[in-house]
Amino acid sequence: MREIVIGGAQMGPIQKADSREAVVARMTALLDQAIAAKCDLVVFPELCLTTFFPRWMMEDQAEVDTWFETQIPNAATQPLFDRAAAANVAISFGFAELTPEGRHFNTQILTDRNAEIIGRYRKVHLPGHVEYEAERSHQHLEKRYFEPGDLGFPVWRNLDAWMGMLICNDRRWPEAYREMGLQGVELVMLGYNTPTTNGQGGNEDLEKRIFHSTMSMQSGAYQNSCWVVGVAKAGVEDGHGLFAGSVIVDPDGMVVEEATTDGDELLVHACDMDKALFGKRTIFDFKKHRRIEHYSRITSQTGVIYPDGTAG
Ligand code: CDT
Repeated sequence: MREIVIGGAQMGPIQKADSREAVVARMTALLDQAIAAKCDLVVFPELCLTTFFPRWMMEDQAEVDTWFETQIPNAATQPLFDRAAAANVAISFGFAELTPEGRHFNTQILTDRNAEIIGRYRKVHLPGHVEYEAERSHQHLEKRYFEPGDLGFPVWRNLDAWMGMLICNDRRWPEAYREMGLQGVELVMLGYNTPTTNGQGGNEDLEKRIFHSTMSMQSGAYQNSCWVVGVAKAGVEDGHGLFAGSVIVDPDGMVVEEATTDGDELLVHACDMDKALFGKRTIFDFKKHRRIEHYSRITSQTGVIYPDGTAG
């Protein structure tokens, strides 16, 4: 048995006017709850130091850059790292990263028990659009403010397990989980900011939107026989709703913990990493059952011809 007690730290809304220091104080309070619950690892949401700023159209790059961190840890986040190190708890959280070369990424980091950063993932599947689109009920400008991640889907050995990260929209793409599954991943940590409504219309109520989110994580967990911890930033940010629905999913694809609020809330579950082994050695024994001679289209083609004959 390789048990990791995991804290899924869902966060409630962060308003535009909220300071990084105020947000980190909330994160530290969640971390304190996790320490009291004897957690070994705490996972926080995507872009969790600020409001979900890609909903706002900005033309001035200097203004855009105010939402980014040039260094992590920095003065505002150091108290979180200090608290985690003192308690020997590993942490993972998302933020907007501005590199010394001036590159912009939607990033998540992972630390060891000493709060040393041992893993960095940059979101690959950026949703949304580049220019203002008036026909949308709300903007989703991730493609404007970030470039796609350049690090692939690595996994790291941490707390005696193989761990990887995904960010929000990545959770809907089976290729992302499989890349890590092929490296033996046992735990996928991911955070999300997902609007309560589809800005492009469609027949989606909130129940269906949460269903799609949870189903995607359950499928990724089951099909790669790994744990998935998915944590939301939720609630109403400056009039814009984000759904909650944070979950911990086991390697059978079963939801074992689920958030009940749309505010700051800690999910706790003792996750036995050895539970990932059965599926990996049986139904999803990749070496025995995968047929890579039929998969070349996956990496050679992006779009598709729609059923009406138009090109996607
Ligand atoms: N943050 C993020 O990736 N959100 C997306 C919503 C995209 S709608 C244009 C998600 O997949 O949840």
